[in-house]
Amino acid sequence: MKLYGVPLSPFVRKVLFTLDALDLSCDHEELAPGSDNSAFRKTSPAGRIPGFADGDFQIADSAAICRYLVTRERSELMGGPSPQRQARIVQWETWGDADLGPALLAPLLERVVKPVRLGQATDEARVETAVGELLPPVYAELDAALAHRGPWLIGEAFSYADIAIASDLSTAEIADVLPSEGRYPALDGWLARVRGQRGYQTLMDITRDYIARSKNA
Ligand SMILES: N[C@@H](CCC(=O)N[C@@H](CS)C(=O)NCC(=O)O)C(=O)O
Repeated sequence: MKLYGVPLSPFVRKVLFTLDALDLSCDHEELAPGSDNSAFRKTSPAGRIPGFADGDFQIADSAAICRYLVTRERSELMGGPSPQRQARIVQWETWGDADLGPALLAPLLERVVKPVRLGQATDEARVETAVGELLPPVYAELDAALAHRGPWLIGEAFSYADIAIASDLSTAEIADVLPSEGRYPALDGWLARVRGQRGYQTLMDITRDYIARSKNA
C-alpha cells in the first residue's frame, strides 16, 4: 500500500492514524499538494493530498481511503453493524470538515505551513482571530458532546470518529492553539485519552519529524 502527501495536511494525518489503528503499514511518500508525480496523480487526478494506492486500486480523499481500509480489515472502527453508531461517525467526520477544520485553517497556515514550507512570516492577527472568535464555539460544542455522551465521541467505544476529530485537533496541538486546561473539562479528558493512543503518537511523531527536517533543509 502507498500513501501520498505531506503530514502537514490533517487529511494525511487522518489516514496515518487509521493505518496505525488497524495495525497496517504503508509506504509513505511525502508529496506536496499539486505534485506532478505521475503515480500520485493516478491516485488523485486533482492533485489533492492524500492520494492512496493498494495494488492497482487507486483512490483520493481521506474519508474514502479510511472507509476502504476499515472495510478491507473488517474492523468495527466505523461503528460495526450498528446504524446509529455508523451515522454518528459520519456526523462527526462531516462536522470536522465543515466546522472544526475551517476554524483551524488560519493557525495551520500561519503557524505551520507559512514558516515551515513557504519560509514566510506568521500573521499572528489571523491566529488571534481564530483563537478568540472561531475556536471557542467549536471547542465548546465538542466539550458539551463529550460531557453528554463520552468517554469517546460515540460513547463507550473508541471509533473512527475519534480518529477523524483527533486528526483535526492535532493541527491545534502543532499550531499551539489548544484551549488552556480546565476550560473544557470533558475535552481535556478526551484529549488525554487520545494522546494515549499509539496512532496519535505516531502521527505526531511523523509530523514533528517532517517539520524538523523541513526547517533544517
Ligand atoms: N476532502 C479531502 C480534502 C483534501 C484536501 O483539500 N487536501 C489539501 C491539503 S490539506 C490539498 O491537497 N489542497 C490542494 C488543492 O485543493 O488543490 C480529503 O479529505 O482528503
